[in-house]
Amino acid sequence: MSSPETAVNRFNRAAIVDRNFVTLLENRQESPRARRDPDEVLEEAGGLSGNDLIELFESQIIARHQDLASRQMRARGTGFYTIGSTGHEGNALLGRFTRPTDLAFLHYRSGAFLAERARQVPGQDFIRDTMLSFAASADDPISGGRHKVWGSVPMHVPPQTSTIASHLPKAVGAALALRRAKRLGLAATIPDDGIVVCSFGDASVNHAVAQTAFNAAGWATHQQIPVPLLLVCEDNGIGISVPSPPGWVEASMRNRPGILYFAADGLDLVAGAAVVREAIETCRHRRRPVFLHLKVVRLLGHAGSDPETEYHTWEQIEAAEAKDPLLTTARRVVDLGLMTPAKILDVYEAVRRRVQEAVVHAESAPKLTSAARILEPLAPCRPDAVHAEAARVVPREERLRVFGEESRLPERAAPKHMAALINAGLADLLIKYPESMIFGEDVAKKGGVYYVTAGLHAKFGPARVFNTLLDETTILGMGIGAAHLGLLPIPEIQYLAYYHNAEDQVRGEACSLQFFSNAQYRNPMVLRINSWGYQKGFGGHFHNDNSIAALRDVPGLVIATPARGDDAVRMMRTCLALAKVDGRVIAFLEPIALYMMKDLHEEKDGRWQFSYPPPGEHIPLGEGRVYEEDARDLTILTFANGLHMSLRAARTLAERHGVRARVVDLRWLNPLNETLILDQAKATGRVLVVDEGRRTGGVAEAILAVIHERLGGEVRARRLNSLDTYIPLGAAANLVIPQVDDVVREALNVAER
Ligand SMILES: Cc1ncc(C[n+]2csc(CCOP(=O)(O)OP(=O)(O)O)c2C)c(N)n1
Ligand SMILES: [Mg+2]
Repeated sequence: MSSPETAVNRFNRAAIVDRNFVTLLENRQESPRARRDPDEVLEEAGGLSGNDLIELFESQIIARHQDLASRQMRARGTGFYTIGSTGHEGNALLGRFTRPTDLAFLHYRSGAFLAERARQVPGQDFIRDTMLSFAASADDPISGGRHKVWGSVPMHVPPQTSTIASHLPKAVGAALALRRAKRLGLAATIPDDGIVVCSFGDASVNHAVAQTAFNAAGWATHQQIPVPLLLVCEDNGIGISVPSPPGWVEASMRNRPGILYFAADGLDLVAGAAVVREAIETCRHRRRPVFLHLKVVRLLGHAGSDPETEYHTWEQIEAAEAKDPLLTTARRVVDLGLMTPAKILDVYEAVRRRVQEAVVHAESAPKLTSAARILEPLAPCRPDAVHAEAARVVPREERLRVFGEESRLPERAAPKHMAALINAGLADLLIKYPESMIFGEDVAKKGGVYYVTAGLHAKFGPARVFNTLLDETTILGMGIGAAHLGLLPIPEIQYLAYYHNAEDQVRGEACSLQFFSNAQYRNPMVLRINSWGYQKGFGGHFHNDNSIAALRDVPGLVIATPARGDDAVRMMRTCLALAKVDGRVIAFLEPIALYMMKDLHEEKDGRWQFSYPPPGEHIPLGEGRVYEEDARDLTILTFANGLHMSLRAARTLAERHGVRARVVDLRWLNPLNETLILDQAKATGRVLVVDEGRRTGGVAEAILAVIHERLGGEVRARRLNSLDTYIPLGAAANLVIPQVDDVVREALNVAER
């Protein structure tokens, strides 16, 4: 392969790019200049010394040989990932000029960046680690063989999924959280003048999620809030097969409010160095978002499997290959008198050998061989530690400082409705967790649309309770990014319907992080969402959303939904403990219709108001509550509004029909407590699931499946769901969501009365 005479299949561009490099050097004359002292600073290279340039070159060569190896491994069936960094090796400059402590959320073409960063962090074996990840070996130090991701704890690089642009909102969130963490007095995870680096491709600039991140960064800067965020667009002019319109990235980004624009040559280290350095230093010292537009070229197609000849001519492919940044660095290094062509070839071949040795090692390294091992980091669960954490109470004085005198502690007050109890519960959690913060739309002065967070802004100040801009993707990204800096986010999404337009931040990002980092990174979060229907005809679909399908299938996500205020407080304490101890992400679905509910059976009976549970009391994950436990005729399994309805239905069933129903509030919808479900089903042999979620995608499907699988014909089980429709305004709403009468009717059916 290294000989120019060797005939190379012209479809094998990897071999051709490899050969081009070797040929260039075999034919290159030594520089007529005297040899330069490598310690000398090269004014023309932004202050890099000759030695710096030689090291950067080696990082580029490492990235190149890794890409070449990935394709050989794939051909042998031992490697499973071929998206490469070839042509993007100019990003080595970023690895050089950023600090290894600058948190970096990286594009998938970051081989040279990381090779360069690895040089600055003791104990790294970057080549071995990369080969292990190509081979999906369980020894891959970042993902444990779950995916090829760029990531490393010692290098401060959390792994990214391959969803285009979805890492940008959390990069904004992390940049914003730097100052907040400091204001809250948290131990710094990165130095005070640290920055957050985030890279992505040119086509990705157009993605809604990227646009929203640019907007959020500008929105904060517009208010003089520091946003030390380096946004690096590695512009190779194409996204898979679709060219970016020439000039579009610059036209779109040059004049964004709040964002400073820099354009650098990413094909030539010498030409690009000064601007890259300046962009980074500007970001670091001015604490402003910087958009660094790095011009690169994509070689070897989008990935190994990409038939580039379908959309590029041979001439276009060759023209791109002529711009190979490694050829440019080689010419520079020779012309500057830093290395002879022969020396460069020695280095090139030595790196090839190192990579090949790492390939041999990786190919025989252990793989993931059990489902249990794969799942291990997905939903960590240490119930004893969670229990201890949820039970932990803070010294009384800390509470008195916030609530005032003893008599004003919430547990001393008369029973209250859910909104008031959650409000006090949140205050106690803000006291207990000084690193926690509540944020979302309208949560600050207004106290949320339902006043659940009323007064918290005044009590805890704007560093702990604050409004965000109106964008759910940004809200969730802020939570994820803040958690990376040790904060404990409690974001609020105003209505379940509006979770859906940002759900990828939970599905693709928050819940995937422990999985893809083998539990080395975590972004704990308790996400409060105003949820469910029964708004007495007001609000229509968007304020009565009852679709939880998109939550139920997110791996590892905990779903909690209380039906009464005291439960809400106790459950929320467990949720914070789950986040704190196990790094979990929790969706806490608060039933809007029950926020202000005071009564159960009759007007003014006050039976849906409850006393505030003293700190430390909590409800363990999965624990339900059984009402009317001595009832033997049937079991109603339900939650949230369904509990309130079912208790009323149970009274009618008993009084008018002589049917005694026990009613089970599941409280936790994911994971489901199968033991509870089965025990309660067996207790009566007849089950009605009252699920205000939709017939398709609601939780009843899963409950019936569990009962059917495990108890088969032993139990007669039916379900009552909302219909598969959007919810209309007015009284018509009640035609599509279960009512008390429906519960009674279906219960009688199941009971065969
Ligand atoms: C949200 C999303 N949509 C589609 C894809 C499939 N996809 C992967 S890479 C890519 C093109 C990205 O182009 P660009 O941002 O320019 O990066 P490049 O690969 O050129 O470096 C697409 C469409 C994806 N990963 N994520
Ligand atoms: Mg591109």
